[in-house]
Amino acid sequence: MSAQFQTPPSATSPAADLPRLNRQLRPVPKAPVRIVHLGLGAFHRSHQAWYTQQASDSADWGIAAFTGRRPDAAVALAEQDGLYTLVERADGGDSFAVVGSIVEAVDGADLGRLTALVAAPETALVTLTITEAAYGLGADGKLDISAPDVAADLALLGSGSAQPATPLGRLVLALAARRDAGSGPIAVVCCDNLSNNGTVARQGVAGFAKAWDPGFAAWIDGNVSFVSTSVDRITPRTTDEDLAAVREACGYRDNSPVVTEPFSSWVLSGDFPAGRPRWEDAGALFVGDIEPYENRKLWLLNGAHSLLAYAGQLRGHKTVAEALVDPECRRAVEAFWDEAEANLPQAAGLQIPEYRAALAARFSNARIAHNLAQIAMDGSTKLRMRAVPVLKAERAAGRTGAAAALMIAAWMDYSATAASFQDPLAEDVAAANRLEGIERIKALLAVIDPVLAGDASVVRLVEGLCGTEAGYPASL
Ligand code: CS2
Repeated sequence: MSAQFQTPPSATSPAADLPRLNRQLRPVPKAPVRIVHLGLGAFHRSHQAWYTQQASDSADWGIAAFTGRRPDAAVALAEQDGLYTLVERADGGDSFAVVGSIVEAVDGADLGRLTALVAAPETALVTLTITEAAYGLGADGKLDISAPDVAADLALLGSGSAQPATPLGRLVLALAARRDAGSGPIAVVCCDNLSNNGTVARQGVAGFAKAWDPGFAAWIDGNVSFVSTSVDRITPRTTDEDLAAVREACGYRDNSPVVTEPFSSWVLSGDFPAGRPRWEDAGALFVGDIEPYENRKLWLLNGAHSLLAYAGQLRGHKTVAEALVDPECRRAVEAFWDEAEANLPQAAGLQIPEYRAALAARFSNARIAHNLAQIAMDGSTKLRMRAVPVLKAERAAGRTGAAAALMIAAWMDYSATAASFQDPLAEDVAAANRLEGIERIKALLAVIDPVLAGDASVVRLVEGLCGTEAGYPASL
């Protein structure tokens, strides 16, 4: 894949005189918009936008990307005609490529543009990276219509005032415009780290649509295909040093580069009624049964990430690579991988030993400064996908699930001590942390999984794995 990267021109002039990344550096002709993306962030740009550029029919597939939590991302990108530098950061050095598949970068609040584009017959896909927490599902897997942000959007939709603020509220509004325009079927492609993410997106969208207009919910059933995908490419937040590295190596100023690892993977399952780019040209895999791939990635990669995010920070580490060289953390990760592996199908060509070895190498790439604090965010939602299924499967098999339980215990300790704890359920977590002893453990467990909270032996197991005043951990 790195063969497609260009050798950058060497910098010859002082930084102040450098040109901005501009349309003269466009690597491919500007394509018409056929993909609408929600959640314009670094990951979308290192992953789906990159796959789209590598497709042999990329000239037909432009992306209009709408921001989520960071409207300024659209401003910086729009100033560069949507172009940005993708820095592939390998152990041995960097390579640079200009990506041009995002042809429009738009503030997510611009609902006029969003509805116009989703309603256009040329648009075939809506892709999503809106974060795990944004799907707003309750423990029953259905949209929690009592959650304040969801309830507020439903009230707005019902009142005909078309200004929903949640990503799914906005998507539902835009799909209604497509129905009204008679533009036909479309695919929604979920690219967030959730198991069965197409179904999760369907539940979220259907929940909104039903509560708003039952007739429209039926239209969605018949016309919107929800594609599940497993996405993978480690992409830390861009830093000022990254901007300087691009300036130095490429000889132009780019205010929006993205730094990522050489590895990338995308597994997809579902129907594309209005077509799609030939993402397989860039290595994407289309499969019938996505579950084994999803679980392999969510448990082995993301699970280890969350374990390191909490246990690693409690032991004073800042990045994934730093934490992994701590033998205690490494041991905990290997123990969790053993538990996860025991619950993955052995015969699905998943190549687990190779996958584990490759993961250890990817995590050890010390040139990728992947901050544990960034991974630690939104833990209540993430642990439901990363720790809970493994813990439950281990217990169902008659084993303790101690390594998965340790991830949960470390999250609990972290929630009580972190200087900044960001989570959609932060208030519930804070209330639980005001309790003491076993009551505190039970209440914290209930935030992520009520069934586990009701199991006295799991509660005792987790309690025993929490840190002590003497330091962290009690036992790793
Ligand atoms: C990480 C992921 O922040 C997190 O929760 O585990 O963003 C991870 O880096 C990606 O899924 C890698 O593909």
